[in-house]
Amino acid sequence: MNAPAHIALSASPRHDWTLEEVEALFELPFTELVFRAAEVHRRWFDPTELQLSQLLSVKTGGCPENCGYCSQSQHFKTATKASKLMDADSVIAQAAEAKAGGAQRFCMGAAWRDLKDRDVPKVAAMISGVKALGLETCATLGMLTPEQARALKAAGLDYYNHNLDTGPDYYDQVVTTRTYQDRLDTLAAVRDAGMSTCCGGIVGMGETRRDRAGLLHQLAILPEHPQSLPINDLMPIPGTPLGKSNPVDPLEFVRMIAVARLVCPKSMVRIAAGREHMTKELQALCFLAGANSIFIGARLLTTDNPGRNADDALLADLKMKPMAALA
Ligand code: SAM
Ligand code: DTB
Ligand code: SF4
Repeated sequence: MNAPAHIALSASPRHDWTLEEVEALFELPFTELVFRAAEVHRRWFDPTELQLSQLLSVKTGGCPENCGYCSQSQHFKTATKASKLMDADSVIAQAAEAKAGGAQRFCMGAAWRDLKDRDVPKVAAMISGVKALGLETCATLGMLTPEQARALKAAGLDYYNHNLDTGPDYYDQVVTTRTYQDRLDTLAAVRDAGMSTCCGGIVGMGETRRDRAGLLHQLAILPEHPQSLPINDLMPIPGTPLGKSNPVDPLEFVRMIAVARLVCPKSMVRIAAGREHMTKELQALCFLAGANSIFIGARLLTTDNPGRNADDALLADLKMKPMAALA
């Protein structure tokens, strides 16, 4: 399968990608794919700059959903202990530490199927407190109604993370307690409330390349491309159905990043979960292929992340720097 030269070289972002076009990009020779992605990356971004986000699990475990990769689902016996929603002051204190450690955006995650109206005031207090520190705010709290999305926006929420996780044909192999359409509906509520979306997925769950193309195709045909596009490399969690998945080939991960950059050229493409088991060479290849965002800090939600010393060294080695002006 050959990708005609015009694919990916149009001047502005396209929303009319076909699945076949996205698959054809995956099939390009590796060096050609990475070169094209690097070229597009430079049109929209300074390729030496990285956007730095930090996560905090504000409500851990006990989740009624059955996402087959997740340590926090109550359907599986994992080592993660459930805890109640944190109080706003503790969250804000952690956000201040994250800021001092170099974070530009603070993302609050809760192991919920959907946001309950009774929790909106508590979450709103966290958001406004974090925003007041001068950080960008992000939250990932499960499904939202349009009214809830508007309430979070009013509290000062900049981004809402809600992932499609995988391509539509593989989705039912991973989660059955909520549909692909449910996820698309939440993303629409977020956009309609005037917030930016953070939306991506996971590789390494036993999916095919066509499924990976299927995920990126879905993102590419959204009415607005997600402003942030996280690509997670599965953190295998013992006790979950996907805990023994075969790791994805590192070069396939780079291809995923490169195709994401080509089909959503203006998005911040993030190497999200999985850097803990990536070499610095692999991360450097990802940055060459268009990744320009990472999670910093020693923890993601319930799993480990490289942490400050390793990331300071990585940025210094690569002569990369935190992104200058954030929108
Ligand atoms: N409960 C909310 C939801 O799922 O909508 C928000 C938190 S959930 C943990 C956020 C995302 O993290 C998931 O959609 C998934 O893409 C990613 N994720 C969760 N566990 C992961 C794992 N073990 N490895 C890689 N990514 C993971
Ligand atoms: C995203 O795409 N990845 C983050 C964030 N959005 C919420 C979560 C990664 C979680 C990795 C597994 C864990 O730490 O539990
Ligand atoms: Fe629950 Fe989110 Fe984990 Fe799914 S990914 S089980 S919704 S915490």
